[in-house]
Amino acid sequence: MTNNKELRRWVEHMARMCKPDKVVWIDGSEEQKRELIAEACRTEELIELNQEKLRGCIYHRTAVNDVARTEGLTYICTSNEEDAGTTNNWMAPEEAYDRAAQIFSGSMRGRMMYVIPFSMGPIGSEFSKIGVQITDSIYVVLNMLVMTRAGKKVLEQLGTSGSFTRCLHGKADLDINRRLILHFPQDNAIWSVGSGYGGNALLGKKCLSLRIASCLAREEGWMAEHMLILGVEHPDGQIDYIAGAFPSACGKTNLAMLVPPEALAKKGYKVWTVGDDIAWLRVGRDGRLWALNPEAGFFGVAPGTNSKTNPNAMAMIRENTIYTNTVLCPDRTVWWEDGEGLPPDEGCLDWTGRPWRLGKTDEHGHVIAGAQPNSRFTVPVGQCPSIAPNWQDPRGVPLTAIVFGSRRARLAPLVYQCFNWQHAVYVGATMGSERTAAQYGKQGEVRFDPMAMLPFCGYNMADYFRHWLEMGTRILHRPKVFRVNWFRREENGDFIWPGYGENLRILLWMINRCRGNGASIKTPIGYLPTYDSIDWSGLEFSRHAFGDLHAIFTEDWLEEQALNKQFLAQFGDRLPQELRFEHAARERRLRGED
Ligand code: OXD
Ligand code: MN
Repeated sequence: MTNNKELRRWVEHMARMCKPDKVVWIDGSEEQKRELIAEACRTEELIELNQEKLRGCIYHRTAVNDVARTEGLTYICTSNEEDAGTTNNWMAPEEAYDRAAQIFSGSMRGRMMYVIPFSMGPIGSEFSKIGVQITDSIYVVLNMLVMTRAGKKVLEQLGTSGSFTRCLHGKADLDINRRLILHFPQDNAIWSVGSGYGGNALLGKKCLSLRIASCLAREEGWMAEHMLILGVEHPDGQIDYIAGAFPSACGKTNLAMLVPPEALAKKGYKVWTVGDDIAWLRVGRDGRLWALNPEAGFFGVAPGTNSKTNPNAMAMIRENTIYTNTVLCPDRTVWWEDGEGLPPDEGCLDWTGRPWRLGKTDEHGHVIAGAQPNSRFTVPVGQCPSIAPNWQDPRGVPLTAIVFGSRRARLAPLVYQCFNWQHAVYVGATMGSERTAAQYGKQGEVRFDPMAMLPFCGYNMADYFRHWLEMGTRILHRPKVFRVNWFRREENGDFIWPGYGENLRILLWMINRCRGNGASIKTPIGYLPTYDSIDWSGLEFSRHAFGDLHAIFTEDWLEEQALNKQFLAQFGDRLPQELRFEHAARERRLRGED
């Protein structure tokens, strides 16, 4: 299959450890994919869905203890503990290899070992990175075939001597006590054992494209970020591209696939999707920052997706989609909470495979959800109706703006513009997001999630802040940076801002600001929009409500300052001085001393 000696040696070595019945190389052909689906349906690892209503779609249930990323079992394994930093779990590489090898040993007896050569990014682009994943799960193979460019063509690109990230994955016995997600940045390797869940098992995604890639990016002078990428087309045909970092479950997929409100669509505005989760950023020869989506698929959360929240997603998941942990209806279609319509009264199975009907309760009277809250769809990017025609351009797309967003019931206003790059790095570094939607007045627990990268930065977060600052000095035409919060609530708990398509109005204000237009008010936290600087066509939104969205509660901000200080203190001397400076400067502005 390959003349790459290093790759052959590695696969042989891993096979000696895991002892599969057979090694199968994934070539990326339709024929092999069909055979794998047939085999997995035979063993009930997969269920074929209704081929008339959901052509090419399949269904999978994970083990009940294996439904989300397990951050507590995810480690950065560097020889020096400080290189992993305070925000990561750390394990010494020798211990990590040893512990995992014991679990991997003989774990593929009676199973196949699949070898998947894959490229993150279009094959041959200077952005792209090659990985090879070994796995004993057909479900994982099929997901990787959607989420990455995989197969023979990648081996051709790799050639006889090219280097690649070695990604070893095995389900073993899916025992949470024998589950480890290990990253070895110094060896360009990932070992993941004991989980079949997406984020833990599709090693091209979070493990390679964020944790390992962030390390490579620092060495090589680029950035690997947890960001969506979208394009806003103006009536004159010009397109501005925006990248946005939001923590998981803050609406990145919905924003990336935004449908313009009717009045703006009539004026000629369009939104193009480039990516919904990961962006690799490089400085182009023209001095601008260019962004590429390294993935080839979307791995989206199903619950809450419906034709109001995300019509583009609903249209793209009608075929060639892998559904995981949703409700299975009697006609072999799927359903989830806050999805489309109601499920049939009879014959549904919930995500664990038990008979289920809407409103079913447990012995304590609590309603049982039919779909696991983190149930997913896996779908090729090309099926999205709003996909940008140039999404595979090997150069990426040039960024006009960067957005940091999170979920705050009260503190952060709808939008503000950072004063400059250094201020933006401070704003991103101290971004907090509520774990759950908090009631007004009772602040929900805030978790700091710098640049939405807390679970994904593969090295010391303080060095990551330094890298952001350094990148700023290399970009000649820096994107302007904005902070958004679509989630501010009224006293009664209702959201103030309608969100979804209406968010385009805010993106247009940002673009105006980047072009040197768009009025603003200077405040201690940044530049806020004026009511009249927003295009309100087709939306009745009062000046008063707009004021509520942008009110700055100085007392709350000062409390936040104290929390920020505490959060940043963990980085000690490694914290760039510039961030201390920005912290002090904001404090002074809030106190009216500047
Ligand atoms: C996430 C995801 O958990 O994208 O962030 O799946
Ligand atoms: Mn994500």
